[in-house]
Amino acid sequence: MSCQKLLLCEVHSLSRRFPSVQNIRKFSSKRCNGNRRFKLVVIGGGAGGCSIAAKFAKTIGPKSIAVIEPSDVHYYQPMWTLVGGGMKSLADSGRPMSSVLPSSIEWVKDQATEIKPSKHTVVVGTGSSKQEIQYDYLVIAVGIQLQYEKIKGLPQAFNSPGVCSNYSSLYVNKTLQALKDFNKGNAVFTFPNTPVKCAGAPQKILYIADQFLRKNGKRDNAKLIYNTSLGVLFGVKHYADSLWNVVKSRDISVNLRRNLVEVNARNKTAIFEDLDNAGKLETVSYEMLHVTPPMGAYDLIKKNSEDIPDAAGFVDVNKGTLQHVRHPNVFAIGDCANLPTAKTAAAVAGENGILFRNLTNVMNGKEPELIYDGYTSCPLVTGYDKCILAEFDYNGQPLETFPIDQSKERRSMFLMKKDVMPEIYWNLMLKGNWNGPAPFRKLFAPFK
Ligand code: FAD
Ligand code: UQ1
Repeated sequence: MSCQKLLLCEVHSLSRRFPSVQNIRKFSSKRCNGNRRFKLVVIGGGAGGCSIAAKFAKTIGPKSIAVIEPSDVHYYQPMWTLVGGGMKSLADSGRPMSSVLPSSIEWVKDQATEIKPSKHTVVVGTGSSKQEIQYDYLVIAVGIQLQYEKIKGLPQAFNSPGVCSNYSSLYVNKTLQALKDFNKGNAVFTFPNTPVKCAGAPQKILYIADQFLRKNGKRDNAKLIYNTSLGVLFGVKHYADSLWNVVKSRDISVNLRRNLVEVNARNKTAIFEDLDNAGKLETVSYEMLHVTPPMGAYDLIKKNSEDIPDAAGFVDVNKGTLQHVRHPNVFAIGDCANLPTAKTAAAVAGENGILFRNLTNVMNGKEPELIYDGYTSCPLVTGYDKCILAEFDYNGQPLETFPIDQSKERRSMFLMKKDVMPEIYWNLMLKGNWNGPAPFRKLFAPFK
């Protein structure tokens, strides 16, 4: 069955398990006659968009809010690492969008195609179905775009066995299959030369693969290679030191400053550029290839929204208040914002309480008051029962929740990642009731 067909089956089975919330008013741009105006418009119904819409639904009322979001399914993407390793299914990670958007808001089930901040307007759809939605206040939460096509030979190579990627619902199921099919040779894992979401995920699957192959008696026939564009294994030394120990003890080869530029599925080779020697290419043969794609700002922000992006194309916000630096009625949250922290759902949790309070202030004619410290977290899963829980701030300083050494591999942190975090996400965060673990950090502080 093709990847697309598999995905359609998943959507149908999800709709049976999680019936839609009936009183969401949903309109496609075709059915919406004339322009519409809302007090708050949110672009994107992912982690950031849902949690912000849920918070404001409780204060300004759901009928004042429109969420623009084209997808039928909302995925809890942090679970895809576990899906790739066979610990959860893709269906476990998704719910119908209608079941996670707050009830009674207006769901504009279409793509935003332009933002006109001088006119307080978002354009949705294209051609004859184009519509304009007006806002008093705007929150941009569109995430970051995957760019597999920037690598020569992709995405076509995903049609061949052994080539997989946990970063997309289309390809994540291929990861477990590649592990099951593996007999002998190189298993190669990549990290691109661009900003990414969850910078730990490219190496989590490396460690899971190592454990999978050991369990199945195939590790002796495998060479595990992690080729990363970065000059470090992980950006925060406190955790990088532990990860180097994991790499050494598991006999994994790490090559820094290597960027995947081409996949040749016919002869099963991957070509990397050496970022420290311009023009130097290296060809690596693979039996299994896990690709973390290049990523970048969406064209909506980068090209089609005058005065919204910074030079790199991400939404240009104040890194403390999350307010746009030139348009005070515009805020951004999550992966699309130019915040200099690691892009994660945990960061979104740290941001959403700040954004909510600051935008509420602005709605009431006051100045933003809360300042985001860059809190982010990356549960670095290192196997089927182990995890290093990295938590840090804008300065790369550890900002740990629990009164234990979190740089150690622990089963408790693995269980938190696998079983507790999804519950927090679906039942608290998307409902506007999770602003990250800061209260627990304060509670545990005396025991540190
Ligand atoms: P998203 O959740 O991606 O939502 C963006 C939404 O905007 C989408 O629904 C999209 O359809 C919509 N959209 C896009 N363009 C438009 C448009 N033009 N108009 C309207 N809507 C649009 N984070 C962690 O905290 N911990 C982890 O362990 C972790 N592991 C991860 C593992 C993997 C494999 C991946 C892929 C991600 C992982 N993350 C993890 C990162 C986390 O999923 C993201 O950082 C988080 O989802 C960002 O939230 P967001 O709202 O900014 O973007
Ligand atoms: C978190 O708050 C969060 O957002 C829901 C995640 O995203 C899935 C995380 O992965 C983590 C680790 C946190 C932080 C939460 C705790 C309890 C440390």
